[in-house]
Amino acid sequence: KIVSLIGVPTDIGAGARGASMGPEALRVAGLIPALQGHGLQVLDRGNLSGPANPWQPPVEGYRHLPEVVQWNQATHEAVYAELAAGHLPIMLGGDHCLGIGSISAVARWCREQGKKLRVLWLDAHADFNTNELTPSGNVHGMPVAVLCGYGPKELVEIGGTVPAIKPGVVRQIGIRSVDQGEKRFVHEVGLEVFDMRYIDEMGMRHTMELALGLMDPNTHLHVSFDVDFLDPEIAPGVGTTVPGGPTYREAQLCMEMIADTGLLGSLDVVELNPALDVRNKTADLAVDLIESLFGKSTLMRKDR
Ligand code: DIR
Ligand code: MN
Ligand code: MN
Ligand code: MN
Repeated sequence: KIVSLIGVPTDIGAGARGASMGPEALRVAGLIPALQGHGLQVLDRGNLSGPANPWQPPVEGYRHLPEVVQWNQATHEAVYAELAAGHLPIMLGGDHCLGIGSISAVARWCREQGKKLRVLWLDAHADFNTNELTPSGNVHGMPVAVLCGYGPKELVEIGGTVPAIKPGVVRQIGIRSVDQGEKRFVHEVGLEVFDMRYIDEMGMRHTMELALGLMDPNTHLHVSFDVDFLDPEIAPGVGTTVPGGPTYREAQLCMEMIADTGLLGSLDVVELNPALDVRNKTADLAVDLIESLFGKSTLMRKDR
């Protein structure tokens, strides 16, 4: 299998500066040799380029919308090109607004190939705000809503087909911070959310069995991994920490169970913020978890 790394060095959609340094921090943490160590061929496509962060207040409920659109158009094209070449794209973020370009490309490719799509959204946040619901105007709090067709025309139409995905393909895991209006909207559209209370009560194993259920060999599995999914005790290097996230072991199990499906087709690693990290430990942890996502396990399992 050939994996393609696509750096998306932007913090255009975030509320704190610094996620733009995420791609390099992941490379410095050894992502490439880690993937190669699992027998993968790695193509580092370098970083996409796009507009600088103007650091302006929101306009009609969106911060930096024209810049967000430009970054996501570039992301969409880059991801689509890798999928068309038969590669497994890994987006190195960058803030989570890039999920719009990334997942719209994955959805477009799946439609053209007649493949089913499942999106796992690992995050502390639901990212289901609109310009009317958002308390911040930051577009990194909106990508799931945009992908489901709720958002500005320029973003909603990036993949050509509107909506890019149906809410039913998404499974959210680790959620523990949802804004007031966002909460109502999540229920209204019936988004499937395994929040931290669910994980507390049922355990990560049962949660992942459900989140990964009902897939078949024709399913393309996309994982959108917001590093703030993890408990801030182990992952301080993110802009919006929320206490009470998955522990190291819970996160490992989550990644290992995804690997066991053998269906992973694309990945976003987002919101890593080196300006807030401690000696790159959050990047090191992300690389460690990505290794598990690509099949690293302590002992041999099944026929692997
Ligand atoms: C918050 C924070 N819900 C917002 N969202 C974050 O600004 O919309 N998403 N941090 O990752
Ligand atoms: Mn988040
Ligand atoms: Mn997010
Ligand atoms: Mn390692």
